[in-house]
Amino acid sequence: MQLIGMLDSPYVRRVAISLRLLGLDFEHRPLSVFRDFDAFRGINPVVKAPTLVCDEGEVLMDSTLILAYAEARARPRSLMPTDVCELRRALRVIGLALAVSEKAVQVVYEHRLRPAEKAHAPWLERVGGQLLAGLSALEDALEHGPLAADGATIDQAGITAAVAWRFAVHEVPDRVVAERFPRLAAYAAAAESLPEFRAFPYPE
Ligand SMILES: N[C@@H](CCC(=O)N[C@@H](CS)C(=O)NCC(=O)O)C(=O)O
Repeated sequence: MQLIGMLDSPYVRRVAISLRLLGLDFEHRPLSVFRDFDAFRGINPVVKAPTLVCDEGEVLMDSTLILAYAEARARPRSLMPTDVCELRRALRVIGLALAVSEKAVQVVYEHRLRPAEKAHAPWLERVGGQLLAGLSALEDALEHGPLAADGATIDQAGITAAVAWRFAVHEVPDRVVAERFPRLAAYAAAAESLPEFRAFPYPE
């Protein structure tokens, strides 16, 4: 399998770390959806990161769908809880973390892709508020129950929350400050120290 996309994408990073934790072999090809657009398009004409090229040649995209495939390949290993209550909690945390990633990406795109004079302040304000709401809800979730942060028990909720935090705090530092989200910041720091996270670091 080949995982296409750069580790500055929270979606690519959650897939890379998950594949490693699931014990699946893959080659990582860090192509940029911007700088390497033509090469990326040659692999996936839709140019979405992450893209997974399966051994059978099928090309998958969207991190959650790629992870559904990875889970099926890795059985009986899994990063998703089987207990229904734990699954519900994990899905809530994953949903929040994906929304945080999406809102942070939208802030980045607004600043980097749109000419400064065309940046739309009301949109940035809306997206920034949604980003903070997602982080607050993640902080609340951690207050009500810890997430596992060791290599043997960390699950998809923990991976996605830690990766989303790293991305948001790095890319939107004026709004995302660790002091406002102490549990999330501490959890992410613990997760980032795991070998599987260090093998696929967020590029500084
Ligand atoms: N829901 C998708 C989001 C993926 C996504 O938006 N990736 C960005 C990179 S962070 C991308 O492909 N951007 C290029 C584009 O959308 O044209 C997932 O979970 O994989």
